[in-house]
Amino acid sequence: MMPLQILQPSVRVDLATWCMTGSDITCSEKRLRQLDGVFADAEAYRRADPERLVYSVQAHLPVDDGTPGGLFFGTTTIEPGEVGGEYFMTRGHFHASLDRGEYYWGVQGEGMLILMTARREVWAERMVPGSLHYIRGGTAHRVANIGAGRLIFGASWPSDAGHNYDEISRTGFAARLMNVGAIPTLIPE
Ligand code: M6P
Ligand code: ZN
Repeated sequence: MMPLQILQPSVRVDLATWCMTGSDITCSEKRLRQLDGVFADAEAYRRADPERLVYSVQAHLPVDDGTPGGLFFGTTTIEPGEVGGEYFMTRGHFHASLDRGEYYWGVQGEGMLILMTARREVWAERMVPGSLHYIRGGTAHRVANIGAGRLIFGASWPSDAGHNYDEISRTGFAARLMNVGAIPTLIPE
């Protein structure tokens, strides 16, 4: 009988950084100039270096975006920093297919996962190495780096979830995470 094929892994994850190498991996960066309107203090945003890196995302996309039944896997690294007392953070989004959920988990550094329902109820969960966060469908999600070093977190979401950034860019989150005397504080808008 012919032996069946045994393949080497097509993707590897560095378990210290969750950095991926291999096939079907995309990388993107967000610098301050690409985050206009995200931070509350427009004056502080204008004064900051537009080329400053805020976060980068690596994603393993083994199927086309929009494919029903598949999964995507990502690693996000948020640099330490603030704009006008507001921590560096991801843009945040609802899923375009609103009911799709997602897992986030903390890998390195200290963060805060900010969540908001469609009824604009907001809360936050502390993200630390090893923390696991199940984001229910219908819930917008954004992560802020509240530490002095880099924050790295992992994510996995359905390949037909999509990203709806419009809602957040029009109406924002109903609360902002601010550094108030070195204490991360969720302040209603
Ligand atoms: C995670 C996933 C990605 C998302 C990224 C950055 O890795 O949720 O889908 O793109 O975080 O978040 P955002 O796109 O909201 O800036
Ligand atoms: Zn998502």
